Amino acid sequence: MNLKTTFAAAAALALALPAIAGAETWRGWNIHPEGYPNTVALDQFAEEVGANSDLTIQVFHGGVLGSQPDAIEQVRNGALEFGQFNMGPMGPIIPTTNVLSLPFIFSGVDHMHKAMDGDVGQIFADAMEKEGLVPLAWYDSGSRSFYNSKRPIMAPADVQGLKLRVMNNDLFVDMVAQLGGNATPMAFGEVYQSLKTGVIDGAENNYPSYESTGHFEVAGFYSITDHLIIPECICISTDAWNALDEATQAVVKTAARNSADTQRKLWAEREKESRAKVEAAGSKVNEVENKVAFQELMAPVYEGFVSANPDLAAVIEAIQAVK
Ligand code: GTR
Repeated sequence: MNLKTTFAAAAALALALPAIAGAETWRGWNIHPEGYPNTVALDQFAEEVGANSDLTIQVFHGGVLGSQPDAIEQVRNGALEFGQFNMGPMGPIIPTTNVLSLPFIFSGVDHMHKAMDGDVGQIFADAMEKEGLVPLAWYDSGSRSFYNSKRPIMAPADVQGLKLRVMNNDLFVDMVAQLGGNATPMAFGEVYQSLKTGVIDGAENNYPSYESTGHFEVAGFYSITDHLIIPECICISTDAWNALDEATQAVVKTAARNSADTQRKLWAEREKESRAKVEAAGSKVNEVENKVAFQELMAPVYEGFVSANPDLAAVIEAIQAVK
């Protein structure tokens, strides 16, 4: 039995066991492996809550509890108490959050932080709470760029004909189509094998995920397009949240915020380490001189989105107004 199946077996067993009477235990989903900034921050969250309340928190790392879209549903319906989610796959379930998946919606990570930590973040939190999720803190996910096994992408024309994996959201399919590529929504855990066997030519992600998944071994051209800056959350199931007394809610909230501080600090370090690691291993990382050329091609994505969701134009404007 390898480590992954051992984890999976432990996870299956934990889910099958009834909760021990009197002692409350929360189970949480995380897609990332040991040592990843999000994983370290979630372990800190679990420890802090355990030390300051009667609640026990178990986090299942490495995606052993299933794919992200499924896990979002499980937290919404209370089968899991929480998850650490990227907002990308949230859009098909909670349309307001799709605004965060619009290409180039944030001018940079600082802009994203300012918006999400202020009133704009509350707009998304309110929409999510209505749909069974309470986001307690926002994690970083840097910016995402394209990588592939064929060629460096210097201009939109280089995307022509590439088969690219995207997260599960039609907005990303549209985004790639505007660049002339063919997008396939696919679970994160299937991307490595699909790259290796040539089912896809490439994908898009930040440096830490490009590195931690080993995708750099099978798709050696990473081109800095920075086309998506999508925050992530620690999201609690509304039922689990409402079942806590106020004092425990305060402990959990503080621990979530503290874990986000840790995650953001570790994130900034890991981005540099991951870039250095993939370059040392032979990946060719290239700057893209004219990112505006990519941005301009996204106009139809925005137009289609706003005509389908006219009430969300105000949310786009609220983000753009944050300076
Ligand atoms: C990562 C993100 C994961 C997952 C993954 C993906 O950057 O942290 O939650 O969304 O990307 O591409 O599926």
